Amino acid sequence: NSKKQKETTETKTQELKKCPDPSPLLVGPLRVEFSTPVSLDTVRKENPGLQEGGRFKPHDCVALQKVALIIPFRHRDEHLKFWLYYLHPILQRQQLDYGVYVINQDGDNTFNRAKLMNIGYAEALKEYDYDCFVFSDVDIIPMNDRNTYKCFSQPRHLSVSMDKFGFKLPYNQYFGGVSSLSKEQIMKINGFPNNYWGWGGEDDDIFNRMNDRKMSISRPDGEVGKCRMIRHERDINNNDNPQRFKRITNTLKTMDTDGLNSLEYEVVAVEKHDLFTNITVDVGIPP
Ligand code: UDH
Repeated sequence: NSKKQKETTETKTQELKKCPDPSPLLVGPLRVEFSTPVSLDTVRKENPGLQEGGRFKPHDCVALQKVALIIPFRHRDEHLKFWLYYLHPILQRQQLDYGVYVINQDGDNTFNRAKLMNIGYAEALKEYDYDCFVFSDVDIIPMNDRNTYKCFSQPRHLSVSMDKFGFKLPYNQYFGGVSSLSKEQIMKINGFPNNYWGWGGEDDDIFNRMNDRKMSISRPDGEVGKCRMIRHERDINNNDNPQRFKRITNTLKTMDTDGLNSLEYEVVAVEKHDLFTNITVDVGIPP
């Protein structure tokens, strides 16, 4: 009997068709605002289809991509609630097979965004065969669900028209905020730099890496790419990195030895919450 049951489930999975592209569930422009705080309970109630660890896949079609969402993080719980509140429904309408990974830097030493992104890539791959990685600041929310959080034939910059920059790109090479890269694209650039401590420069270093490997940047148009950033003051222990200007002139010399192939860290804790997987990591201290 159980054999028969297994056979039926297997035929079912075989019969599932690929999800249509674009997803028919998309609605376009969205209202996004941050005046009223949201509770995790509300987010749970509004997203009953989620699996433990903030995982989801469409049940009536096979998702076009398996996407890991990586959020570099420390002490931004209020922002994370808004992110989960807005993004979970969007990602489900986009019919992605996805998981949310909050990469939480342990301790109070200098913040290292790009290293946390490398760690998120490595840790997510240990868990599932993801083919696409979306790296998102915790405080950026898309205003249009047609801005699909998936990968493209070239690395994708998703947060192209942010309210804080007057809904424009601050400069042509800008690659900060939210971006997506496939596993292959990440491997081609040896991942991200591990040695940008404090604020700034790491996104330009990533741009240099992609440029050197003859990749271009794919972007949605300015309307679809609109997004809001939650206003905040600069965090403690994330001051401007004065070395950043020098470092970005040296990317081509450093990228082959600084990146995924030199990544060292320690996992302090992995917690599977309902709405996300929290991975607390020790990234070390600046040399
Ligand atoms: N991040 C944290 N915790 C920190 C520092 C950074 O979670 O302590 C993460 C978070 O995902 C954040 C991202 O790293 O969205 C980028 O850091 P940021 O928000 O400080 O950088 P951004 O350039 O803002 O977006 C700069 C601060 C502007 C202060 C202006 C005061 N008027």
